[in-house]
Amino acid sequence: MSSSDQPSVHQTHVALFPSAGIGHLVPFLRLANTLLRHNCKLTLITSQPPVSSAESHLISRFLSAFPQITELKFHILPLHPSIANSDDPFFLQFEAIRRSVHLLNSPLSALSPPLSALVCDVTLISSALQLTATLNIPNYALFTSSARMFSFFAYYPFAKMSDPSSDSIRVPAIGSIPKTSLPPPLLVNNSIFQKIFSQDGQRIKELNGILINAMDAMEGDTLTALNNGKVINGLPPVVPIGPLLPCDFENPDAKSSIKWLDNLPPRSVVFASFGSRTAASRDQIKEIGSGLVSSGYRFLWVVKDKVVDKEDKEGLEEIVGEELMKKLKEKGMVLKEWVNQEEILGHRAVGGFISHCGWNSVMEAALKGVPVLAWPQIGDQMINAELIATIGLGMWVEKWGWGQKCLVKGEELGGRIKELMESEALRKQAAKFRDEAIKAVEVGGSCDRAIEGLIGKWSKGT
Ligand code: UDP
Ligand code: G50
Repeated sequence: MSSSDQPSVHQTHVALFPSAGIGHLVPFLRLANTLLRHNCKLTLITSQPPVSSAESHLISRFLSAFPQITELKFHILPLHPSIANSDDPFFLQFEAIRRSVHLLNSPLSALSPPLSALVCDVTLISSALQLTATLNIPNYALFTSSARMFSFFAYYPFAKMSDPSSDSIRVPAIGSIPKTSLPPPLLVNNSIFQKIFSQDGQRIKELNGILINAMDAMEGDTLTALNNGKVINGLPPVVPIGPLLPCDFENPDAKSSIKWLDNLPPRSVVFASFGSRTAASRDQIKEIGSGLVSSGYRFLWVVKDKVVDKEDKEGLEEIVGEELMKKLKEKGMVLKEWVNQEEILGHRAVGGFISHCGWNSVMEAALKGVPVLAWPQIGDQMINAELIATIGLGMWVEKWGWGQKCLVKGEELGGRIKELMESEALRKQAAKFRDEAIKAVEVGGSCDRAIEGLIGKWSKGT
């Protein structure tokens, strides 16, 4: 055998184990892209069937773009009918995956070359630890939210949550987080989310490391505090690998929205989109529409009517109403489809982003230097919104509360959009984050160094 025909014995083989929902899948696929550039061999565990069509489409585009990646199709066991419809469909999928992981022992141990490490999603920690103990390989978790949220997650097992006299939780080195800002299902006793969050939080010290889509320019103090034992003692290394870069495979061909933007002046358009898994009420949709019109700015608005895309069947006119739709068309573009968010945020015509503060969206806004009007809807988003306001990547109107629970009037929204689009300070600060993000992802920058450090450890089995 000539040397070029020899199997590359030194190639580090890593299994990636994402969980449910686009917000959890996207960072794994971006990480995969980075690891491939660093010559890793990868196996992607895909839980079947995925909850949303967006996940199925993204996985197949990814696998076509990278045929060298092994897909390990993981057919998860259905949940008992008594709980199968009792909660958010993505939380139910977290739970179903967790209960099925024992099925992975044998296919993972049969992989060749043998695995050097497993990187699991944050919602799978306890179950993945069982797997890696059997396989005798290191276990790293990819945390799919902010370092601020991670600090809360790490401290949560030590927090006295049930103290009714206190309306906030003081996280060492981070500060006080009001209970009203916590993911609402965490406050529901015995909810699936609460159970997973606390079970996994208690076991993070058993991990070999935590990868996080964060960067020093945005959360340097928090990352330092985490790694110096100031949040809790004894954490494994928390490695900032952000910003994870959007990849070509993520989006199909250019869409009409980009052509529309091409003809508009710089920073004249506000982009409104609320991620892949939050639906606004019909009343709120109408208020958003009238707010966008009253702002006086041009807008590109992505409407989402159902939590799971497969159920999103009604047309735009029906949802928004004919009369409002007419007004909207005069000034903006309204879509009810998957858009290429990274291309839109990177377009020179876009000057502001009304966002639910899903963490991937926040990092994309920073990477493109677009100021954010934070409007948290569910989960970790209020903690992220508070961070955005603190570091000046955008503004957060605290009194709006949770998007899913309170109705924000169009007039109010319109005024805040003007404020966002006219703020020189926010524009400058967002541009600073963009510059820092670009530095971090340069060849030999902090991202490359972090990834090389990780691969070095994995190749030694640590
Ligand atoms: N996204 C997109 N097009 C859409 C909706 C979402 O490209 O029409 C991408 C977005 O850029 C981000 C991810 O999907 O990378 C959504 O993740 P995020 O954490 O922002 O929110 P989630 O969907 O989990 O609430
Ligand atoms: C998804 C979601 C709601 C939600 C979160 C989601 C997070 C992220 C952090 O990702 O809060 C997280 C940490 C530990 C855990 C689950 C989620 O067990 O729909 O709040």
